[in-house]
Parts: sequence; structure tokens; C-alpha cells
Amino acid sequence: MSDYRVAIIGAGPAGLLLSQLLHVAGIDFVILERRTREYVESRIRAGVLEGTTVGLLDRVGVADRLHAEGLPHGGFALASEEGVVRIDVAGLTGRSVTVYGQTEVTRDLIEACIARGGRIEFAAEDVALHDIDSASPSVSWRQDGVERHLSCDFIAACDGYHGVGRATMPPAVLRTFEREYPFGWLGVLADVPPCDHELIYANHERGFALASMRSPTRSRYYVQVPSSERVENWSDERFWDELALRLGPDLARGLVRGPSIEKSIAPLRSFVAEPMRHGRLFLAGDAAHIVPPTGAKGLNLAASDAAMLADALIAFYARGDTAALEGYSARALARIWKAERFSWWFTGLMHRFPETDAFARRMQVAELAYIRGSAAAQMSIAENYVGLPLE
Ligand code: RFL
Ligand code: PHB
Repeated sequence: MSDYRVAIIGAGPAGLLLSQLLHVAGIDFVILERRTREYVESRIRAGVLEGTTVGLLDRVGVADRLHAEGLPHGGFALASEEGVVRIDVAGLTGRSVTVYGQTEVTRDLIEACIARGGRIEFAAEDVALHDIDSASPSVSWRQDGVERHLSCDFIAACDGYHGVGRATMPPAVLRTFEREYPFGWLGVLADVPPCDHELIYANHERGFALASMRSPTRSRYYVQVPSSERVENWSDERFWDELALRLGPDLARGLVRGPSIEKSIAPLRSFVAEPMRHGRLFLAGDAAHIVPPTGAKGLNLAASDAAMLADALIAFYARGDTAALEGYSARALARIWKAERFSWWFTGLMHRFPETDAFARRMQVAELAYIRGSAAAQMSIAENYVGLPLE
């Protein structure tokens, strides 16, 4: 008899949501997290939740604050020097997205997990996975200088891109696919009202910009910068000036400037590792795949992986059914590749590439003009943005 049925590595959205999906199904788990609770709860990341993600938070009973404070968005704007087109997501698909920070999702899930008696070991150092090929795997870690160890039936590596889960899989079984972009996003969080009530994705000669938000009084803005750029080179004033230029005079009129409360640069990359399972080890979320943030898909993919893995584990414990566990990787990857495609395409449409010559630039301008005039093109963007179904 093992200590726990499922050992979850990582208390990000994938690991935390998986833990609560297992909890409501009566399957016990333990979470090992390398960082402290304070660190995990203060990481500023994603902001846009698909309806499917909101539905999963509802399913585990952790959506009260989300429904009270989250902002439903029925559309967003694509802006360029040639004009603005609003993608009417709600009108086209009948569905919407919710603006609610990943930080808040993480806080809500940690609070619920602990209140329900779930065990999260924070500050777990040197986590190592053992015997993943066998029927009785185990995990070890170090905490406050003490070596610890526990046995489990399955290990869910929800430990992000730099985690130990993928690194433990034998290199011979793993195939990876990758694209690095020669730029990153410089993000600023500020307690000022957003410049518009919806998100604005702007394609500009000087580079991409995004106007997003966390609440009616808190804005989140990004500008594209070269990969080599350093955050120290960006005073608040320089950031606001650059953002205003890229949004253009009409949209920048609504811009309210204020001191940044967070400023950081995130690199952009597309990455997929296949398969997402080896023996009793399963990968979920950023541990298996990365998307550039342009499509707002990273957190949502972490949630859909967690749901598929939870369903497979629930089928196993309810009926001894191993088919869903065996099919998990293929099922998850089918959705992941579509989100990878959308995120890659949207990144290409909106960013300035160092090698962009006059022809490539005209192609972007022509595609944006086509989207402006085509209901079919807008529909394709809307159905991807709002999230493809969990098949
Ligand atoms: P996470 O959130 O990285 O969590 C992994 C957890 O594992 C821990 N860990 C370990 N624990 C124990 N032992 C080890 N050896 C460990 N190694 C790591 C880590 O400390 C961490 O707590 O992965 P997860 O759960 O898969 O969630 C993925 C999302 O966080 C990520 O995809 C999104 O943030 C991406 N993303 C966005 N996604 C969206 O859906 N919508 C958005 O609007 C959006 N915007 C963004 C984003 C990511 C960004 N950055 C910073 C890359 C905007 C930005 C700027
Ligand atoms: C954010 O608010 O952080 C955000 C919104 C939309 C994106 C990416 C990030 O596509």
C-alpha cells in the first residue's frame, strides 16, 4: 500500500487544479513545491481564462471569488496603423473569456486545498522521482535539511518548463519540438484604470504592444523587446512613452500613466514534448509544452491537461480502467497542438521580426486588412481565442 495515490510535483495552476479534481473524486494526493507559498502566490503571469477553465474551477468549487471579481470579456481589438478591428468573440461564438489573474487563481486553489485538508509541502528542495517504470514509484526531497521520501501509485509532473518531471523521462522516449522567438515581452503592472474596457493587441512598426488589465483599477501592459533587452534599461517613463507610440494616438488618448508595481521581461517560445507519459509518470502543463503568450493559452492548456489527467485517474480508481491513462498523452496533445498553432500564428501576425523585410511586413498588413473585412477570418480567431472544446 503506497503512502499516497498521486504525488503531484509543482503547485502551479496544473498541479493545484489536478489536486482539487482528485479531491472531489475522493482520490488522495500530496503536492511537492520547490518554492515557498509566498513566492508562488506573488508570481504575476496570465490573465485570460477560457470558459472551459472557469468551468473546471466551478467543478471543484473554487470559483466564488472569480465570479465576484472576474471580468467577463466578449471581445478584443486588433489594432495596427491601418485601423482597428474588434473581434466580437461573444457575438461570433456565443461564449466569452474571463479576465482574472493567474495569481488569484493560484491563491484561491491553495486556500481551498489547505482548507480541505490537502497536503502541500512548500520549499521542497531537490525533488527526485524514482522507479517511474515500476508499479510502485516514489519521490524523495529535502526540507529544512531533512531527507524525506514517500511512495505513490502515480506521479504527476506539473512542475513547469524547468521542472524535474520531463528531465526524468529517458531521453530516448522523448521527442521535442521547439521554436524560439528573437524577442520577449516587457510587462508592467500598474494601479491605473485600463485604457479601454477590452484588451487591445497592437501591431506596430516599432513592435507589438498589448493593453490588458486585472481589474477596473489595475492595468497590465506589455511591449515587445529584443531577447537581449534588460529590464534595467526601462524606466517607467520610457515604457509609457513606447506603449503610447505603439498603441497610436487614438488609443493612447485613454492611457493613464502611473508608477509600475511590477516590471519584468518574459522570453517567447513554442515547445512541445511527446509523449506526455512514461510508465507511471505523467506530464501536465508547462512541464510538457510552452506557447508564446500572444494567444493567452498557457494557463488554459495547463487546466485542460489537468482535467484530462484527472479524468483518466478517476476512471482507473473507479473501474480499474487503464484505457484513459494510456490515451492521456494522445488526447492532451491533440488539443495542445491546435493551441500551439494558434499561438504561433497570432505571434507571427502581430510581432515585428528582426528579419522582417518589406515584403513580410506587407503580408502582415494585408492579413490584418483581410481579417478586418472577413467574417470567416474573425470567426476563426474568435473560436480559437475562446478555447477549443475538451474533446
Ligand atoms: P507553472 O505555473 O510554471 O507551475 C509549475 C510549478 O512547479 C514548481 N516547480 C517545482 N516543484 C518541485 N520540484 C521541482 N523540481 C520544481 N520545478 C518547478 C514551480 O515553482 C511552480 O510553482 O506551470 P503550470 O502549472 O503548468 O502552469 C502554466 C502557466 O503558469 C503558464 O502556462 C502561463 O502563465 C502562461 N501565460 C499565460 N497563459 C494564459 O493562459 N493566459 C495568459 O494570458 C498568459 N499570459 C503567461 C502569460 C506567461 C507569461 N510568462 C511570465 C511566461 C503572460 C506571461 C508574461
Ligand atoms: C495578461 O493580461 O497578462 C495577458 C492577456 C492576454 C494575453 C497575454 C497576457 O494574450
